[in-house]
Amino acid sequence: VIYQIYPRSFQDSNGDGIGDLQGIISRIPYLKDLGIDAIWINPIYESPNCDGGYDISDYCRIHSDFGTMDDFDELINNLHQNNIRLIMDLVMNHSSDEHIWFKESRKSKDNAYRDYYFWRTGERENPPNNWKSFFGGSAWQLDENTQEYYLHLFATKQPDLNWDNPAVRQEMKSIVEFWIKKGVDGFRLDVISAISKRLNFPNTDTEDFNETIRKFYSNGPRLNEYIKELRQDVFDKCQVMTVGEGPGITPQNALKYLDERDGLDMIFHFGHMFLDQGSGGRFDPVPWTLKDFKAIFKMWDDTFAKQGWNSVFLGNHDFARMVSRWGNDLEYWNESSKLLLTLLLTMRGTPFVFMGDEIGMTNTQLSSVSDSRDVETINGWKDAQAYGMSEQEFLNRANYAGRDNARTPMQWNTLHQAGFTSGISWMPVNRNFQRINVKAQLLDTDSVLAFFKQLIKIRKNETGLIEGALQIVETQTDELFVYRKIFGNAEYSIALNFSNSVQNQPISIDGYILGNYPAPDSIKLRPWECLICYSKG
Ligand code: ISL
Ligand code: CA
Repeated sequence: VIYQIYPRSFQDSNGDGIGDLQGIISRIPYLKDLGIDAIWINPIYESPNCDGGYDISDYCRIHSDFGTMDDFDELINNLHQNNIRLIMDLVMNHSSDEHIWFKESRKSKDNAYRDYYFWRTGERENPPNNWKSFFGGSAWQLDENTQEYYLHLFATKQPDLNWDNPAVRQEMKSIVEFWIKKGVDGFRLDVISAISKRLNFPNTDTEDFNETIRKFYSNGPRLNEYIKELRQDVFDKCQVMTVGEGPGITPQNALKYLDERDGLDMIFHFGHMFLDQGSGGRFDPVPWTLKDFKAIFKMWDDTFAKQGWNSVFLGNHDFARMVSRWGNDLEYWNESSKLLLTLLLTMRGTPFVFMGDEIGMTNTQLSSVSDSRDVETINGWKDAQAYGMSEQEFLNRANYAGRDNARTPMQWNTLHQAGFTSGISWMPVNRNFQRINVKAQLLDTDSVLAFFKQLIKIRKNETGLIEGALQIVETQTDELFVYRKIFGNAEYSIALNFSNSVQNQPISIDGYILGNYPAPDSIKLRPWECLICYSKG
């Protein structure tokens, strides 16, 4: 079980309002008590921080907001002493425009670093093609100095690196080696699916942004080759784990990138995460159905039946809070938080739990776009204005789907700033911290947190929950997610009621293991009830 920490919002140790490495160190006892095996931390490298540290200006230094390299060494040692592994987040698709490579690159057309990035001439006033950036506007930025455009799939401060240049690949391999020597146990590879570009830069032929990602930005001609090269030349030197982040990866192409011997260990795929996005992407929300959601889980479980290994997640720093998005964070906040954790921890694959989801943290509410700390939301608003959208309408969308939702500080207790900082947090604490916090849940045996810890224990004892194939049980209504898992001679039935209404009990409650109501009922499944039952096959 991997626990994701967004360091800026986890725990501040020195009162500057920013979470840091010493803060994480001070919370190792909490991590240990959770029973998780590893943590993945979002980028902590030197960065002007235009995109939460995903714009790196020096890959081998720690951002002073987070501490020093000594703090990092202390963190990794302490984690290892406690049997917790550390996964770093590596952003290899692009750097910051403040990285020395880019500063050089933009100086002149014949600079030695020119070819580290993609420079193209536009057609008169127009950029080289019609690609849009993930964060709004064109994916090309004209640079005054040489009158050429550079490619940035994300913010203008995140120029894309040219992996077709062997020198760039060499730089990246040295960086990976640097961190392997530091003792890290694995890497989460940011947008790895986009590192190989289609060098003729064809125009996209669709209005659907996620389709554009799949067909034009991701799955480029040499992606597979670059993954293999990284694996052979560096990852294999120390048996580190890799999980590639991959918008645009589909069940049809995923197996090309995953391989026990020469590929990645896992990838993050986004099928379910894009279900409620319309053709305009994140700020164009559409309703989702459990029917589609289940089909996506089934499709991915089948994909990795013989080869590869699945990763399972329901939220991270890029999406709305799990319970606000898939559950009911009002009347059934407790039940639906537990239900979603049950789903996460009973799937075949490796679950990634986003910090705060173990206590059911919810979405926050921005009251004005100026409260946002996220470049995606701030730029999204610029685009929306161009379409004539009102601020209130945009806010409704951002409050539903924006990334700020996931990035509010961890809610530790009922004290000043929820115990996150003794100063003023870089981002406002969610107003509900008096009700939802770690301290209260540690004292409550019926809490979401207590349930999460139980789930982890159960999963560790029941290999079948980890390894058993997903067999969906058809139900009368599309409001239930019911499945069986059979492994060796163990058999499990899991029933999840994704609705506010009472349903007929779809499974036998003999062999009851865990549920989120005081006791299971053989006739009915109550609102947002979840059950795990065991039956010897
Ligand atoms: O959030 C998404 C869907 O709207 C994803 O497509 C996401 O933007 C994409 O997967 C890339 O995310 C990663 O790289 C970004 C960074 O801003 C994100 O935080 C990171 O997870 C650029 O480095
Ligand atoms: Ca701090």
